[in-house]
Amino acid sequence: MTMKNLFPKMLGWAAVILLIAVFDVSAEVRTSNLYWAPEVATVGGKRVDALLNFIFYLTAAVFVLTQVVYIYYLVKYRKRPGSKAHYSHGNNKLEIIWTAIPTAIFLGLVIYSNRLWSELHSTPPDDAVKVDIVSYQFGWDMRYPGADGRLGKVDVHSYSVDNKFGLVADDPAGDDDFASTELVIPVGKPVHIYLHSRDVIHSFYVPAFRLYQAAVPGRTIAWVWFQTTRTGNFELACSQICGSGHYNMKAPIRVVTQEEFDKWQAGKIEAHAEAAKATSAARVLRNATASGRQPTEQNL
Ligand SMILES: [Cu+2]
Repeated sequence: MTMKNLFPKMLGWAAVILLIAVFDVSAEVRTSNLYWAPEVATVGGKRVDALLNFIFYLTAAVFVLTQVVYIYYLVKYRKRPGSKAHYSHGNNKLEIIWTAIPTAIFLGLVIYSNRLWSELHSTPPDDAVKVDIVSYQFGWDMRYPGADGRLGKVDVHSYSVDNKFGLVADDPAGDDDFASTELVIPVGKPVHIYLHSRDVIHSFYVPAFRLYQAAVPGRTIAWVWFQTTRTGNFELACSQICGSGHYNMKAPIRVVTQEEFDKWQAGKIEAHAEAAKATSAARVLRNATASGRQPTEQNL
């Protein structure tokens, strides 16, 4: 073998080794389900997985079956001395059958997945934990309602350096809202998120929750809610290329027991009250100067 022939071959092997190395390194982050989707952690995610698995195993079975039949006949009717080729015009009955079966399966999948989609996006339960999530270049801000259980109104025009949630000046419901840089959730409880963006399009993406939703500047995305099935630490990652710091746009998610959540929430509410006392304005999350504009955005 000449050097000229050897070079592309070596290049090919180098690429394969590099790929294996890259996947090996990235796989270290996860400890379970390395070659499948991350272990699911929401009620809705389980239903999405069931559909995904059904499609996967169905197509895998069809693939194997057709390949086996194909190879069998390839060998059986191979060219041999004395064998004569036979011309076939096809079979209309067979054509109809193998067109009708996949059509029925596809229609069934469309109807079922459409129904699943609308169920996952149904009205969230009243007792859901409400969280306002504001994405920005390059991070996430969370806002929880205070003791009143109500999130203060926001307006896209109110965003400023001092008012990172865009709270409007004349809604007292926002006075006790507290901020967090991590998303803390009580396990098993429905969580209703209100998704915002301060600058460009970002995307709320939690693989273990099977959740993906774009955050669009100027809009309140209010139809995302989910219910976790187990405690644990997860990562909220932006999945919309949004600029130079996109790779590092993430926030921790902690799914904890109800007691732990209550404790965390009480601590946050207390710290917020202390801060409010210090500013003597009870308006910690927004600047106290009213803009004079009518708020244009909806109630949360
Ligand atoms: Cu982003």
